[in-house]
Amino acid sequence: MKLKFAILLLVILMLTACSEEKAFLTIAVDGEQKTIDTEAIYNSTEAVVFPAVVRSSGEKPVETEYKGVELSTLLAQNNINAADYDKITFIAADGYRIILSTAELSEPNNFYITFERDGEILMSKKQGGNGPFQLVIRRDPFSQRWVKHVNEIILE
Ligand SMILES: Nc1nc2c(c(=O)[nH]1)N[C@H]1C(S)=C(S)[C@@H](COP(=O)(O)O)O[C@H]1N2
Ligand SMILES: [Mo]
Repeated sequence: MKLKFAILLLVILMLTACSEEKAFLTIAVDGEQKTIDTEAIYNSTEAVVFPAVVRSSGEKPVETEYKGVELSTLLAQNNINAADYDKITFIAADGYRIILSTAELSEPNNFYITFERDGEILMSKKQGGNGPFQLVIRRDPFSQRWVKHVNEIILE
């Protein structure tokens, strides 16, 4: 009986471990979807820290520091030339999406795929966070176009 209980417990533990979502991010170009190595993003030497004011609905603005990789850098690392496409769509785990014109991307130091806020790795939606990745647009002061839980990028 004890053994049966122990096995049951073990099975439950294994299932819980498996259901833990792994951070993922894909970029699709020309109808082909690539999965980005998220460890490479976390460990990127190109990642930068910058200040940002977070305006979350119903709360006072909060001054924070985000860490992320500039979008143009991420695209270049994946051999993608944004200028070859018209628009770029960012899709989040909750269905939220925004579309930018690729012409906007040439603006430097504005678009970042972030993964850390105030030195803490961004948690997923399930864990109560804005991550694992969040598109932060530095010169979008009201942050409507910031995309929490972004996991799919499409250029077309
Ligand atoms: N994935 C996702 N990102 C999102 C949203 C959302 O609903 N889902 N809302 C947007 C809006 S309207 C704002 S103002 C900011 C801040 O949203 P919050 O108030 O829910 O934190 O996130 C933006 N990014
Ligand atoms: Mo909003």
